[in-house]
Amino acid sequence: MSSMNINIPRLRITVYRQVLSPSLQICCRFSSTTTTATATTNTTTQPNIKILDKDYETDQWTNVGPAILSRVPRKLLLQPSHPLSIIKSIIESQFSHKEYTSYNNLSPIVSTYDNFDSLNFPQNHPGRSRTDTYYVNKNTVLRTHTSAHQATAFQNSPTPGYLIAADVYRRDEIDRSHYPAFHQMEGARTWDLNENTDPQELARQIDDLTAKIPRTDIRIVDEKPPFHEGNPKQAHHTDEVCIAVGNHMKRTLENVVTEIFNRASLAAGENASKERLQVRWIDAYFPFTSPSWEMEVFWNGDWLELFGSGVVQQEVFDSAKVKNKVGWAFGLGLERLAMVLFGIPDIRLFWSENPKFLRQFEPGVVSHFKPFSTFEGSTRDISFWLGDSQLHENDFMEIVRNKAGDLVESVELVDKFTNRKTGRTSLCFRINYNAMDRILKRDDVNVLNDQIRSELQARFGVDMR
Ligand code: FA5
Ligand code: MG
Repeated sequence: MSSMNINIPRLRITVYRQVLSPSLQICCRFSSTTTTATATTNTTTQPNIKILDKDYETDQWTNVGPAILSRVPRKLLLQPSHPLSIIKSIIESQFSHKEYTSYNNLSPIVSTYDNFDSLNFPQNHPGRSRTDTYYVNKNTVLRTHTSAHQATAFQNSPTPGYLIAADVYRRDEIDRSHYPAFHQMEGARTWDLNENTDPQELARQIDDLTAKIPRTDIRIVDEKPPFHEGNPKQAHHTDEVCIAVGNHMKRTLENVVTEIFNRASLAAGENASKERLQVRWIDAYFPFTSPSWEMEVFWNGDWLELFGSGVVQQEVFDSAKVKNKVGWAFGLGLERLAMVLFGIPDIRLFWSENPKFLRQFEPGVVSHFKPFSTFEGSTRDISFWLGDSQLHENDFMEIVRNKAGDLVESVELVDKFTNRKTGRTSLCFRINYNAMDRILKRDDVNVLNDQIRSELQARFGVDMR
């Protein structure tokens, strides 16, 4: 569970998630566990929904609700003094404009083809499931990752590289480091590889470029061979080319990470960690890269997953109709990085419109966040027997989100058991209500909690205990 080794205060890891829904785990999103992506009930009764001034037909697959749709027009990355935008700009500044084209305003509504098929996702991949992904309709989703734009960017970018920063959406659990809307940044670099290319000469050219990248003074652990049976190179790549591309990517990204963490250390001043920055490369799996790696950073005593990356799969170039290329790509989560670098303790804060939050930051500067609220939250348990309808943990999360939005800090499944005599299953969810900038009145919490209970009964026919 490398993605969970993240240094965030009070991060809760619910063991129940593994029992209930393995596809929920971030690190399993692109694993080969299979599921069947089937539609159940349409959660909207409207024939059309308007998103960013465009009408979309709804159908049996539609599962976008008001809570998530209210996030779409916010465009946090286009606000220069927002912490997410600050991190994005620092990363961008590490790449030359001559070699990398930046895309910052691509629509979040994409086809299932772009989000999955163009990236070589098998039909039965869990990421396609309606419990994990927000469907506008059967063929249209809110992008679940910036990789949805890979094929288009490979096709259209006027430069050999590109960078994409964007809001992405996943039906995920709720806690301090997970939010159903978050932001990613993605980058790639390619070289021509056609029938006239001498692979040895190409590898030499790439190695020459790699040699020009400044060496960092960070401690880097990279123990596995550049490719091996468990993390193979693609059959049509020579060893030299695969190794050269991987090295160019690793040196480029190590350098970017060093720059970002150096700036954070400067910002932290006396409080900066005295330990030398350490990063490690570990093997990973994505349907759209091979070999694949993740980079983790050791920061304040914990390993933090920064990004996924790898050598671009030929199928993606085929989708892009650019057949004679070889290259690398990476994609990182901006919130996780910003939480660590700015010391922001709760992922909901990024969406805050409170000036006490927004006024703390300025473009280009990684400053330390000063908390403005320490209000105690209050918890409510909701226990019920399941009825005949299937209830995925993310369905419960979605009801909570639609009724209570950001007044909920976390939701945890605290109990699950099946009565041996009746065969019925009981679930108990604990909801932690906590507004970030005021004390919630007990009556207000009760009203919200009652609304959640009623919706649960109406939609899933559960029996309250
Ligand atoms: C991806 O999304 C791949 N598209 C990355 C990639 C791009 C690989 C290009 C290879 C080539 P993953 O699901 O691991 O991978 O997500 C990337 C990052 O997004 C994670 O490391 C994590 O930092 C962040 N992330 C994932 N889910 C959430 C969430 N619910 N809230 C906040 N951040 C999240
Ligand atoms: Mg991951």
